[in-house]
Amino acid sequence: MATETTARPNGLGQSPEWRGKSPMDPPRKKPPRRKDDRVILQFDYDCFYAQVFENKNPALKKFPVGVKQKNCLATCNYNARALGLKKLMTVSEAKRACPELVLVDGEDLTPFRDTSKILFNFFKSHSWNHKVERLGFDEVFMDVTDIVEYNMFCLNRASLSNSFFCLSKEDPERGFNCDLTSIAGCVEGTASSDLDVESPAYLRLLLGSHLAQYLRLKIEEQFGYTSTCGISTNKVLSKLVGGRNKPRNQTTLLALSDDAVIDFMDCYPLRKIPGLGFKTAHVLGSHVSSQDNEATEAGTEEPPVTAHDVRLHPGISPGTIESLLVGPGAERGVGVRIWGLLHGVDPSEIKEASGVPTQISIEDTYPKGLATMALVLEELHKLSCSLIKRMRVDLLVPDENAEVPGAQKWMARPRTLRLTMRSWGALNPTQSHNSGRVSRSGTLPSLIFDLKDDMGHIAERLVTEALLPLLRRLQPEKGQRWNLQLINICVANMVVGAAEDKTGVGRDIAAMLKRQDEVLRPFQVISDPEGELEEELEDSDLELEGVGADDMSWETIGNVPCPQCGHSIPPFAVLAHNRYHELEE
Ligand code: DGT
Ligand code: MG
Repeated sequence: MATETTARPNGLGQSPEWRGKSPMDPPRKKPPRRKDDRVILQFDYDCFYAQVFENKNPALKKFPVGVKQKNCLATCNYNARALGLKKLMTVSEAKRACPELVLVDGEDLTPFRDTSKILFNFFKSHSWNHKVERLGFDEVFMDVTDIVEYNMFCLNRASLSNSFFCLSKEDPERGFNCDLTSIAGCVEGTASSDLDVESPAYLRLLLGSHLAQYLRLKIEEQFGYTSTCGISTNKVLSKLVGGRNKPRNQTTLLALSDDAVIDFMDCYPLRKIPGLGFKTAHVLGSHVSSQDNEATEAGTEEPPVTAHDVRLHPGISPGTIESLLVGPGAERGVGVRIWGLLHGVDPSEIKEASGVPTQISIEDTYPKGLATMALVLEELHKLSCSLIKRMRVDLLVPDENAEVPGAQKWMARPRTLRLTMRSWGALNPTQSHNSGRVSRSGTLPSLIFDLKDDMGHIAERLVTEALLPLLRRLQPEKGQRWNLQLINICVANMVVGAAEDKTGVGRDIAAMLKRQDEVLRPFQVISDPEGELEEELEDSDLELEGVGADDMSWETIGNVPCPQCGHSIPPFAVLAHNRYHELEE
């Protein structure tokens, strides 16, 4: 979180707007201090989902291709974009605009997730400091400051055009040749022409641009994926500048003074500034435009509010931003952070890829629907078994201090359990739409960490003691019934603690990763190391729409009849079913 509110000395580098305002504006209006000693690369794969299909079937590459999810294009390739198609167009709109469009079904996220992991591992393998962070499936941030600084140290200034970029401190031959007489790829910004390799800020970006180019070419050669990259000194600037030249390109932001950075930021509409969030952009935008509206003629169409508009608005300062955004759950210091972003200042670190997943989730889909309690319980039990198995593979490390040989310990313990479901309104002809994912979370009971207990028994208790109460909170209205298409159970909120030594953890994880695929092959598993599912779940945390069917809540099929309701329950689920009745009372 940004805490940098220090004013720049003597107004050096201040934009003209700041200079004239000092008598009226207290120091809090001054821009935050900018740091430019890092090199951050932001990679974004081009039309990612479409490329996954194209790589599977290269014949597609010469056609306009749209990836369909529901009735929209999740994305389309650049052939399609050249014909006027856009991401998130409806399929019918797209077909009208481009009848020759080849549509592929992108509902199954597995290939995207798998490819994303493979490509992420490539970037990780080139990082020295492990600061490699994945955002969603197709973006990767890398802090390459250490690699760049090492190469600054090794640089032979007498022969820039024949430079060698080292990729390893241990192996001086591992690297690539490059011409350091100019930046690789495109350049944005207003840096003056007298920049040369004697300027450390310039040299860092110069080296960063060549490293980015090397990594982009490698990922294309080895895996067939083209990408776009932004090279700058922090996350927000790298991401924004990376979007300037797409696809299959890269852009370095040569903005080495505060004025140059502010000039770069000023044109961006608030909605486009990463880290601002939809709500914040809305609140700030409305605040600024409602005050300006008084002077605007009625009926005039307003352009989107930009960073420039907010930055120069007389009523806006870190303090006012903070008070505008105050409310339950508001982040402390948000005013300073956002004030910084508006000026292109973003001290946030690239998170280290630790090897500990942020969450583990297991899901299964039921195209024919699950409409009985017995079936839901059976599936919850199966998914719980898979989850426990997965947790043991992903989160257990050898306990070297234990007296018993081969003993294991938890390197991280998730604290939250989340149950997510998706229902389909097909049972009622008037409700044929998909009601979306709904989820409920609770505390994960510690019984799940018991390594002495049998997995089946733990799964049974997990269903009874934790999942049923969550299920209860998702239950449709009385007289209605579900037709569940999907169940996902997920553990999140990891508390790392069992193993302190990072190197040790890394080694343990490597060993675990080797065997986990084998152990888990029979299960449909979604591990979510970067939390990409989180967003999906949060976005769809809606109330489950019940399916109108006034006959009964749960059909009866099955095994042991329940003495209370008469429903047939599989033997392993009797405990859970009883608990369900208890909760009903
Ligand atoms: P690009 O980066 O402009 O060349 O195109 P993409 O397709 O890589 O778009 P990007 O980077 O925004 O997102 C990566 C993938 O994530 C994209 O291929 C499809 C998916 N995606 C992005 N935005 C949405 C969305 O709003 N809804 C859905 N369902 N999927 C999305
Ligand atoms: Mg992309």
